[in-house]
Amino acid sequence: MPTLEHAVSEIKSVRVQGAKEIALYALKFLRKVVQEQGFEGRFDELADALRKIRPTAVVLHNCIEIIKRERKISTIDSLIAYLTESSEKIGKHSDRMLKNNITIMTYCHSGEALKFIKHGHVKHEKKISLIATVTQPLEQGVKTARELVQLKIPVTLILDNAVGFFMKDVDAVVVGADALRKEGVVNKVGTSLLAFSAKHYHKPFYVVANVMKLDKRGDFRIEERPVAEVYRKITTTKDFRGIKARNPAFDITPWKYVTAVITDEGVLKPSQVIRRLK
Ligand code: RUB
Repeated sequence: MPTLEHAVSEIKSVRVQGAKEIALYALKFLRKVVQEQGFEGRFDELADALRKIRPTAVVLHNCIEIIKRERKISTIDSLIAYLTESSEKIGKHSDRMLKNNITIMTYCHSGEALKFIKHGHVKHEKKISLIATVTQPLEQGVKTARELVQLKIPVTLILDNAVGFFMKDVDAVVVGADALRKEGVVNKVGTSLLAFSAKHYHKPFYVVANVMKLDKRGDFRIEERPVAEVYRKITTTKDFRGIKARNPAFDITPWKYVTAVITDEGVLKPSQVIRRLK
């Protein structure tokens, strides 16, 4: 079993990334803890430590709340199975939601958004081209591009600030989510700019997310990552003295910019998502 330090470092460093993958990784770790020590051991302490690392993503939080209530290893197993299988259910909607010969723009690396796109390509034989943004500062968009090009999906990698330039050539924007909240869709910082641009060019903006991402937390925090990620490529720390840097990891796209949320329980209109959050 990896140590807690190793698990924390994998998540903190973003080697394990994307809300669902983070939850799956942490749940598998916690399952081993429970298998060895039962729920009377360090489960609560470790679960709380893990969910605090990436506090914005709500899936792990929701799973831990359920496990704390039920305190059964079978609950952990069902949640792992749910998260693993939900993408397949989401993928099925790609037949109806994606037309043939479609150019999709995506952002960052969302396992759920990519599974949806891959499903359309592999299972429904849709001809898809992808525009992927690099996604500064950690460049998860490069991971997205590599993953899809392996399936022979033509991929164009662009800088984040080229989104407005390419939007007119796009048929739809497809992104993932860290949390679905009453204020809007929480996803990698910069997602809202794709949404604003999509609205301007009358392009549909789809969010792909399982329903464990419904976020009813009143207390909500957008994670801020180390500021060194902002300036590491531009200058040395010394040259940066006296300049304030900020590095929020996520932003919120208001619901009026969202066309639909594609979930494992169907394709939902923003108003339906908001209703489920009450
Ligand atoms: C990843 C990101 C993803 C969501 C959804 O950010 O914003 O779009 O987490 O991912 P980071 P998924 O790289 O900082 O974790 O669909 O895999 O749950």
